[in-house]
Amino acid sequence: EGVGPQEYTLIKLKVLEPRPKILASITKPLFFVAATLRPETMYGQTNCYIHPDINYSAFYIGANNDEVFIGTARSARNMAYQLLTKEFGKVEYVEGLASFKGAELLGTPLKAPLSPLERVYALPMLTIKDDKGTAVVTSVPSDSPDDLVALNDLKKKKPLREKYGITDEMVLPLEPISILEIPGFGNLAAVTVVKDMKIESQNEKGKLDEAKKLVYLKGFNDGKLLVGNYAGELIKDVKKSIQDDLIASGEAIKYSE
Ligand code: A2H
Repeated sequence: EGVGPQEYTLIKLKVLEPRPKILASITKPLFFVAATLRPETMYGQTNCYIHPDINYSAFYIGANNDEVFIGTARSARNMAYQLLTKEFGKVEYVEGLASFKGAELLGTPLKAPLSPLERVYALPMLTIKDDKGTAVVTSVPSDSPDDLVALNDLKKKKPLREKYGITDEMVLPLEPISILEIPGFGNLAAVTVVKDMKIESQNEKGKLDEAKKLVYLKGFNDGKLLVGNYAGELIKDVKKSIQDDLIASGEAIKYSE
């Protein structure tokens, strides 16, 4: 990656009921937090991804430990140095929840900002890295080849769903949502590129990297919003405004690493 720090938008996905057992005792407002470079795609969120074998933590955020975030301990430390915790450089974990496996979080219902879906679910993704962002990834299968291919894997493979306790209802109704028009790629860019390049599974890393580069660059330069307050505008003109709006409404924060 580049030399300087990368700035992400950290999207706050509010935990809904019923909660997984491991989060039952938390009384403060509780969020899964997902780092994204594409805040303008949040209109197309259909689910969230968690790696079953990565260790996650629950930690306090805010001057008075006002909220609880779910992410990796590594990301919590970064947040502590970005003035997001009560004490600079210090992370306070929820008692007993300094480290637990992502598998415990699968199936959690969440409210994803700007998504037309009332609730989205935490589903397994095996290509999530533990050393980038929070290791929580919000899923936009219309515009992210990674997200689309992981969703297709879950749809195709009942044993994969069963292994992680994911019900058919959490996966089978999900379809990519048209949110951006990208010249040459249509209004479901990831679907187009995954089909054209014949990408069959989340293990095809080389092809996926190429697919990502293709749509990312073209989308940023020439892509247009189809939905929301900025419908009809170019992505490059409104990306920042969408980030600002999400931050102003308390649904996102800035995060760097
Ligand atoms: B992006 P970069 Cl629509 N492991 O958000 C794997 N992937 C991760 C991650 C992790 N620990 N943390 C974040 N990401 C994903 C939206 C999106 C993203 C779209 C299209 C492309 C895209 C919706 N998912 O990323 O290495 C997040 O997915 C293409 C690279 O820092 C985040 O933005 O460039 C992006 O990777 C950050 O990756």
